[in-house]
Amino acid sequence: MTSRSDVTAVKAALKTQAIETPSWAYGNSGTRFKVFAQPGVPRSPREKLDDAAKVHEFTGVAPTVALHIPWDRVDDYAALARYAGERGLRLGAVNSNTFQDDDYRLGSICHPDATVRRKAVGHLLECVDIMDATGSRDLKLWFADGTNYPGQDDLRGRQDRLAEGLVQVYDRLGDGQRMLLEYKFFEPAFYATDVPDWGTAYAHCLKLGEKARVVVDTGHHAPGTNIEFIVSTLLRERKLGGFDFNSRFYADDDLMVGAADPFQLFRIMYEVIRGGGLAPGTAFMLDQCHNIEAKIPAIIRSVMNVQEATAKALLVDGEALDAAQRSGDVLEANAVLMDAYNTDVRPLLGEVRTELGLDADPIAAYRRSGWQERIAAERVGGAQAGWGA
Ligand code: PSV
Ligand code: MN
Repeated sequence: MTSRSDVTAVKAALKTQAIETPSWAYGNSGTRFKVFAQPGVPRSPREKLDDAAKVHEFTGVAPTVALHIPWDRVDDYAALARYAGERGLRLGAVNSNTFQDDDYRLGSICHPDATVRRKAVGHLLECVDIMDATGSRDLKLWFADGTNYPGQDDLRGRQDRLAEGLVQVYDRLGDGQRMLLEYKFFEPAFYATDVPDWGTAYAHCLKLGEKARVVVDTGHHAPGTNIEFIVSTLLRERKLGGFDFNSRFYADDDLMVGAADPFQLFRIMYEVIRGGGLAPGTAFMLDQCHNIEAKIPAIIRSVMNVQEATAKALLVDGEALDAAQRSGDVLEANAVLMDAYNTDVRPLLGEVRTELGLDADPIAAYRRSGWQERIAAERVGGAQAGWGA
């Protein structure tokens, strides 16, 4: 049974949670078979921010936007940050890109050729320069590096090169800046990926120091992986930097978070709360692509899904759970957790939004706003932004 004071605390926590949306989710995307264009898609980083401002306007909890360089390259990053500020936003994590240049065919900072490694490190250092201008806290690193065939390169040597490159970037980080290292078990490398799992990412981050942390992209695991265990362990070691949230059915599907497996998202959020991870040190980022669905409402839906999982996790009766666990009452312990999961938190979140002066139903409010019709009419001509464009 949740008391009134508990509900007040749950609401307060929900009001302060911040979910970061990715600039690339506002652009066109697809599969290797087809990228479908949608009317009204942004043609510039500024237009992506205009759309992100709508997500924040209707949800109240999406105040930052992650950039991806070079997809969001502009001449003046401080001006872009000011533009964001004028719309009630801040620029969030800077995502590096060491995977879309012909030079990176055999890898980037793990490449056997020192010239290519220098180029990759140069790009990462440029990303830190951009963070200085935007005021971003986090540099997000994901390496497509790896090999497709046994014997193709020296697995151990590649780890040495990775460590050397990371140190150079780490040493460039300023006060208050962090480096978040993302792992992914396969793709685009199929035989051996250089940062395939949280253990490898953790080992590198541990050696680097306090400012290096692991980021958990929920889509980057094999089916059946217990992601909440990874989250719990990283939080225990003070090495969880944040999340790239999305859903997967088969591979790295980048679908709306909470769509494929809302129960998994709840279990993750429960471990986050249990480990004190609702604090600002954890970046709750989305990393999604909306191939066939309307983008802005899909991002709003994703933000709401994270909120719903968080609300349910906050409602877990910790005392009852503890008592059941201590007494070895397996069924009761499971029931306590499931009670929270099975609670319909939509009315509670509606109240949270109303108390914030927002519409209780962000998707309906967005649809009524006319923004979709306006951008479809105004954003004609020019090149639409797209994943990889
Ligand atoms: C790679 O699959 C990834 O998850 C990384 O976070 C990239 O930065 C992002 O997708 C966008 O491609
Ligand atoms: Mn990611």
